[in-house]
Amino acid sequence: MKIVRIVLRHMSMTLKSPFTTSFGTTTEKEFLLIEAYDEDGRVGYGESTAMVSPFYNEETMKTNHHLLRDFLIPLTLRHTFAHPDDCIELYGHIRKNMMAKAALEGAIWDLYAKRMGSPLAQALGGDKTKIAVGVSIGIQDNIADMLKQVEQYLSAGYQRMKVKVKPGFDVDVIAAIRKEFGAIPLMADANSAYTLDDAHLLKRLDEYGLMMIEQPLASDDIIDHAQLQAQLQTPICLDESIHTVEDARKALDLGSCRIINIKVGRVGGLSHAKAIHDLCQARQVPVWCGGMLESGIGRAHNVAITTLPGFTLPGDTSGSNRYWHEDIIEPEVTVENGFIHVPTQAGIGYQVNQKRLDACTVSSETYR
Ligand code: OSB
Ligand code: MG
Repeated sequence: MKIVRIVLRHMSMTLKSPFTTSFGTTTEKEFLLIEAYDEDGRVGYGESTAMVSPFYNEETMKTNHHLLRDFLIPLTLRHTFAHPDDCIELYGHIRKNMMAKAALEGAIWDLYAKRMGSPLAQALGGDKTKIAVGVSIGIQDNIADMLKQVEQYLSAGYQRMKVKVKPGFDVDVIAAIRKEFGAIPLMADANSAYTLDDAHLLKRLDEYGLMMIEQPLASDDIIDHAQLQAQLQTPICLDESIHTVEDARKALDLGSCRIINIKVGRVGGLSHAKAIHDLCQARQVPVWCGGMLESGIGRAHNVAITTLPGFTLPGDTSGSNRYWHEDIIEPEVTVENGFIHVPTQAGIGYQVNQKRLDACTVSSETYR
C-alpha cells in the first residue's frame, strides 16, 4: 500500500457545554484531522488528540503540526506499507510525540481496513458487536450541579459515571453522589492534582467503594503511585503516566496501578494500544478506553479498539450528542441502553459528513 496524498485539516468544533478538569477548561475543541489517500483515491481518516495548550500532556496542536509536516508525513509518503504495524518501526526513531504519530497511524489503519473490505474493529482483532460505555463528567461549580449531571447521564443509560475531582472538590462530591444514587458504578479522575502528602485524604475515598481512582498523582510518576496504591483499597488506574508498553510493564511490576486507561493518542496509535492491551490481558489486568473529547472520527477509532477482549470495563467513549450539536460523521455515534453498536462497514464504519466537515475546517494543507 502506497499513500500518495495526505490532507491535514485544522478543525474547530464548539462543545455543547465547557469541559473542566483539574488542569483547565475546554470550550472550543480545536484539533488536527488527517486524510490519507491511496493510489485508487480511497481515503483513511485519523484524528490528533493533542489540544491547543500543553496541559494534559506536552503536545499541542502546533507541535503536532510541526511533527506531521516536517517528519511523519514525509516518512509516510516515501514508505510502501505491508501493514499499519509498519508505523511502529517507521516512526520509532522519533522520540515521543505520541499524538502526532497516532493521528497519522489511525488514518493508515482506516485506509488499510477499507482496502481489505473489513471493519476496523475486525482488522484490529476485536470481536465484540457492542461495547459498554460510561461518561466522564467535568468539574462543576457546585455539588448540586454535579448531581444533576449524574442524574442526566444515568437516565441516558450510561453504564458508569466518572467524575473529575481536584483538591476542594473531591470527598464531599463522591459522598453526595453515593447518598443520592446508591451503589452505581462510580469512579473519580484527578488528572494529577494530588501528591503523596494527600494520601490521608485519598484514603477517605476507600469507604465509598469506587471502581478506581484515575491518575491521582503526578503525570510522570509511577513510584509514588506504587506507594499510594499500597495504602489504598481503591484500585488506582493510570492514564497520563503510561505512554508505552514498557511503561505499562514497569507500572504493573511496581504495583503502581491495578487498571490502565488506554488512550490511542497518548500511546502513539492503535498498534501500540493493542500491544498494551495484550500485555494487560496476559497479566489479567483490566483495561478500558479513555477519551479526549474526540470528534466522530477519533471516536470511531476508540469504538474499534474497545472491541478487543481485554477492554472489560466501560470506557469514556460516549455518544456524539454528549459533546456536539452536530458531529462530522453519519450516522453519529449513539448509545442505547449503555452500549454502542459496533459498525459493520469497512474501515471506521461511519461516513464522513462532508458538509459538516468543511464547515468545521479552519484551514487545510495538502502533501504529496
Ligand atoms: O483525563 O481522561 C482524561 C478529557 C480531556 C483530557 C483528559 C481527559 C478527558 C476526559 C474526557 O476525561 C473523556 C471524554 O469524554 O472524551
Ligand atoms: Mg484521565
